[in-house]
Amino acid sequence: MLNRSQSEAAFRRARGVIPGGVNSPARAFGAVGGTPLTVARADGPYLYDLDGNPYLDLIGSWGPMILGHCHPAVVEAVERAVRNGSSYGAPCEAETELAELVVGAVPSVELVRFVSSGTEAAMSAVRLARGATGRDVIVKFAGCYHGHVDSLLVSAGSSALTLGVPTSPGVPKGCTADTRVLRYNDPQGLADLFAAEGDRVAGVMLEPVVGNMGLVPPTGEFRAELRRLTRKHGALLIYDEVMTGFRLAYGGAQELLGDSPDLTVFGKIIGGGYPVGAYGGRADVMRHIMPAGPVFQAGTLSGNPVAMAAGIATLRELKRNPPYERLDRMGAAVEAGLRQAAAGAGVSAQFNRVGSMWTLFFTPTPVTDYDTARTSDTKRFARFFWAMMDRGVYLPCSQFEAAFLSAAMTDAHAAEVAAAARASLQAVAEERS
Ligand code: KE4
Repeated sequence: MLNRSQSEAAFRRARGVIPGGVNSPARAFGAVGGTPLTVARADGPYLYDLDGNPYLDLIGSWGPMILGHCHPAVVEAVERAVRNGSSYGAPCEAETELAELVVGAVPSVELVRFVSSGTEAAMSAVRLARGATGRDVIVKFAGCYHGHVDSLLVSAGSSALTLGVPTSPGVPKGCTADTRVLRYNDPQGLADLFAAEGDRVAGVMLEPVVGNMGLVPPTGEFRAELRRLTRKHGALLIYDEVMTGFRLAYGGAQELLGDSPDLTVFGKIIGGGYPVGAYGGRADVMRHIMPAGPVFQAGTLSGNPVAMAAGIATLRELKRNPPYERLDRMGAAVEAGLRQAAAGAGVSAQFNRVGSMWTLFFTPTPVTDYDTARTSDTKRFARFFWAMMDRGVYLPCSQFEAAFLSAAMTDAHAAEVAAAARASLQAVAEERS
């Protein structure tokens, strides 16, 4: 058992001034128990807690750190930018540079607007869809998470699901009266909804590859129906690529899948670890956004020059030296290792993966949506989580999240994950569930 006494003391201190001691419930360890680590620093593929314990980081800040921590190009770009000022509240060229990189990477994105978080981007995309179509209904899918937007915080995934609060108090019924929640990977449910009220649907928002119920890939039939029905009824297809953008391919999940949505929501990687979100898509739709059009959206720190510099350095590095094939190969090695380890330990589990995003679900049921994800034994996951932590591997602290590999990792790190999992699953199997 590692000594984590300084993290424990730090967490006690944080709880004195911050609700639950964290600034996001996803970090609260609520689903796995115990005390969250307080991180002292990070470097390459590793996090180091206050007690100096090193952990192979499979969270990567929940997705942004695809290059690993403290990548020299990003550090140098931020150091240079911050010496020219932190925030101007006026246009700077870095905003245009990052916008050109995003537009250049994702063919469906003709215009893009930057904000400061994925939540803000998703919220703005919803308002834009409603403003551009003059319609009110937004369709989402149970288990998909789009940030803490009132109108989308219903049957949400991520920490809302993890902590068992998929529909949050404080969200008035009026905020979700025009939100429809369907089952992911259910083309019939989608067809039924459009038959009933297709002419009222402003947009359909989804994670094109889900990370927030744990990793759930889409079926081809589901994606085809999404595109067919939205086009037929004049609704906007909105891909939330906050997690998958620049993660699954340089052009995101839509490049990997060969899809073309009307709007795309971005976050995480495009900020290189700094607060950046974005939404973009068809020019005829984006031109409804103020000041080009009447749909309001604004933000003090939108397009912040330091955050833009980190995003530019990150995307330039991903473009110059695409890590995707190597990340997929390491993902395949982790997958083979964990499947073998689960079978060897006699632990009933499902392993879902796309590229460098994956989840080991503790259930005998194939996981294809929110309901099947929730058949997982979260107590057994919690024991696996801590067994891996004690072996220096930091998994996402929830069964309903995706793990991430980074380009700072090597085949040796993938082998380290598999070895830690073999020992951890053996230990878990020996405990009563
Ligand atoms: P942020 O507001 O946290 O930047 O982005 C919200 C968001 C939107 N869309 C998707 C697909 C997302 O995954 C997220 C945020 N993801 C969670 C982890 N699954 C962030 C972790 C946290 O909330 O602390």
